[in-house]
Amino acid sequence: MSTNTPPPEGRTTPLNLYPNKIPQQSLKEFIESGTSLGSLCSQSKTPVLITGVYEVFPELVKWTPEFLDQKVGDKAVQVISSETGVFQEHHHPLNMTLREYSHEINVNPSTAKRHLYMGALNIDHFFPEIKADLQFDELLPQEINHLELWYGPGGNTTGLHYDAFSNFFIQLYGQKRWLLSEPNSFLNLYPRSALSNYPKNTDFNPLKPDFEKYPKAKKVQFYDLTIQPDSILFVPPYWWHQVSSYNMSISVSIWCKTNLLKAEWGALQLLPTHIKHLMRQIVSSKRP
Ligand SMILES: O=C(O)CCC(=O)C(=O)O
Repeated sequence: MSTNTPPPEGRTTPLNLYPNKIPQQSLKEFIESGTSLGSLCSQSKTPVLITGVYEVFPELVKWTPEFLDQKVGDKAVQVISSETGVFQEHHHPLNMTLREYSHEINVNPSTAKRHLYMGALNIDHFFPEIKADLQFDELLPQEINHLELWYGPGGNTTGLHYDAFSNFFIQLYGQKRWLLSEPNSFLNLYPRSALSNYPKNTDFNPLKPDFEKYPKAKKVQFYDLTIQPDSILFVPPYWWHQVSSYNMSISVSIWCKTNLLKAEWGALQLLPTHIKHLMRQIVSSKRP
């Protein structure tokens, strides 16, 4: 793990960092101590960096762009595009095959016409045939919600947001920089409206902070860590995070369901979204 490395998109103002580092433990130690990884989902309120994953699952080293091209290159995928390289929204995806996408992102970024990202693709839906190659999910209990694949070039950034589930984020290829801030930063991070399509996002960018527009964000502290293949970052629900790829990168998120009614601002903010969702379910169940 390294900290304070320059981000892909350059930094204008030093980040306000937490004084401590994220706790870290090797996967082997976890297994030997008899601690269930699933218990992290319900119990851990802070992120944990799980290291030494290849020691337990040496076959995970095979996850490369070539492996994806060979195994699922012909599959249809959905890709999002951005003018800036910062990705905030997942609507209007482009359709192409994984091989076409791989080809386009391997073009020299300085001549590329657009920034593309195959982010958060549901593995069960798009590539059920690679699920068995993941192995790590065998250590997790049934309450796993779903698995998502992230495959993209260096320079891509997923904008600052939080999620309502716990996330085991497995880094399989390349390096990514994670900036994380605790759920209580909610009041200082200017989340979008609870009624918007993306209530979990903010337009504040900690790597290019506009403190005139977002003055309260000056108070927010971040963890700043670079994750390498061979490690898994456990992220509890409602933790804010922004993720930037240093280079070509493959990662998988394994989401665990958590209690949605946690006493967090993020949970309160999502109530309108859950109500909308519930209403849609009721309406569709009543349709003949
Ligand atoms: O890897 C990325 O670009 C974003 C990951 C992320 O935001 C997540 O897993 O919640």
